[in-house]
Amino acid sequence: MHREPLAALFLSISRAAIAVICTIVFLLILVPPAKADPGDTLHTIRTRGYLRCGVSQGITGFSIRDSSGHWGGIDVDFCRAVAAAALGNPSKVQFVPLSTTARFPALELQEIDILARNTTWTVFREPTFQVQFTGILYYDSEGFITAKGGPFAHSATLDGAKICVQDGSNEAANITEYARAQNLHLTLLNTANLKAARQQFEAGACDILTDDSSTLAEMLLHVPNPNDFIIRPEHIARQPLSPAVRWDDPDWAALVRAVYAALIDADVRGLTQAEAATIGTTGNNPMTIAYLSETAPIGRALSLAPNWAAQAVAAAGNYGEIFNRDLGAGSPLKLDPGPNKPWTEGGLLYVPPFQ
Ligand SMILES: N[C@@H](CCC(=O)N[C@@H](CS)C(=O)NCC(=O)O)C(=O)O
Repeated sequence: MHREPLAALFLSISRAAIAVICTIVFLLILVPPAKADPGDTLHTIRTRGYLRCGVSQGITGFSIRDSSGHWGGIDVDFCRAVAAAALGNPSKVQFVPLSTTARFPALELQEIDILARNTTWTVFREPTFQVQFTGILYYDSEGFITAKGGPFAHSATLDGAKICVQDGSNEAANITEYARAQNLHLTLLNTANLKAARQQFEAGACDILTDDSSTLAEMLLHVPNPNDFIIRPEHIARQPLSPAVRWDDPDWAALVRAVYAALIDADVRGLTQAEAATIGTTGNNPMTIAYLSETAPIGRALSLAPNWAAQAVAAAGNYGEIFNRDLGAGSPLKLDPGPNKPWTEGGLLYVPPFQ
């Protein structure tokens, strides 16, 4: 007896449900999903539980995986220090290997929170890619490598040379400027990635390979006969390598800069990784008093724990320790620090005071 009204009720309910579903689907198609709020990277990484750090696909000393898949290098250590300060845990980092051309789009598309990938800080790149560089981790230069037996090993001039250069790097622009200033006729051969650049060069497709001097030094670690090559004396351009973040989140940029300042400040003060791990937040240890009393109010302003700076140093070491482990005497590269020392030791690393 009640069947017919009941069936009509079900029919109208299901029609209403279909209409609601169609409206939702329509709205989803019409309105693209909102991007994560760009202005709150710290909140995003805390919610996600880890930091996403864009690195290279493998440059010894900067960012490279060992045989067990563990990442190491100065860029990697920097991201670990940021994760320690922001999340209280240096292992909460996902490393995202990126090619030279993919690195800035990855940052812009929020696929990474920080780019720490042997990347040169240039004035052009900040407005063009809408990034902020956060502090020079390594003062580098652009140089040339050539075959020891080739025509440009000892020649005074590079006129007529064919030069392999990495697509998407700033190196081609540097060479073009150099050639104009020196009145040289050079032919550039653009290569898609580091592997291709090295293969072309080793196969003799170009006379010279240009790259950051640190990357040329790391190449010599991997070729079967390093003595077959010679690094020429020219340093044709400054290559200050720095991490970068998107420029739409000044709080996040300030946090990353603060970590950078803490690593160098700790070097100047002589606060080591071992000491930072044990100084604690109370007691009369002079370093505790100096460090925590000076950095605590900054922690509040950056939404970080009072011991954020000690955590960063405990995770990665102070700048000098990081340099030594990844690029200097304690590393396979054994690079001389040159200007990569704090100002107190005659270097170029100079950071603002904490207070
Ligand atoms: N510092 C330069 C060069 C950076 C760069 O991407 N260099 C290449 C080598 S020439 C590289 O690191 N490749 C590693 C990779 O593709 O993973 C820049 O910022 O443009």
